[in-house]
Amino acid sequence: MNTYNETSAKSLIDSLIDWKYNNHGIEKQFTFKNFSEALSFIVRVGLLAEKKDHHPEWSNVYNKVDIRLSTHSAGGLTDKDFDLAKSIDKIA
Ligand code: H2B
Repeated sequence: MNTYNETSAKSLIDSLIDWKYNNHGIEKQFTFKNFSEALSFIVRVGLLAEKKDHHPEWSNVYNKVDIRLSTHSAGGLTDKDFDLAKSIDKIA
């Protein structure tokens, strides 16, 4: 599996919307109208993550969802993270 560091990931990160590199992963905060919209997003992303067998680290406070993606088994960023990030942006 291809792993990326901050430098080699740069162009892939730039192809995404608002995802930022941090500590061997990529992170983004999503803001919704209210908790119900945030929860619906969480459920849809969760079902997709389970289908892909690639799972986000995340937290939710009311209308905000913070997501961090990294590939634990590879100890860093891989194509799986960029693939999931693209799908998450489509759902959002
Ligand atoms: N998600 C993420 N983000 N990284 C992993 O390495 C990973 C995962 N591994 N989801 C998968 C599940 C593995 O633990 C299971 C057993 O397939």
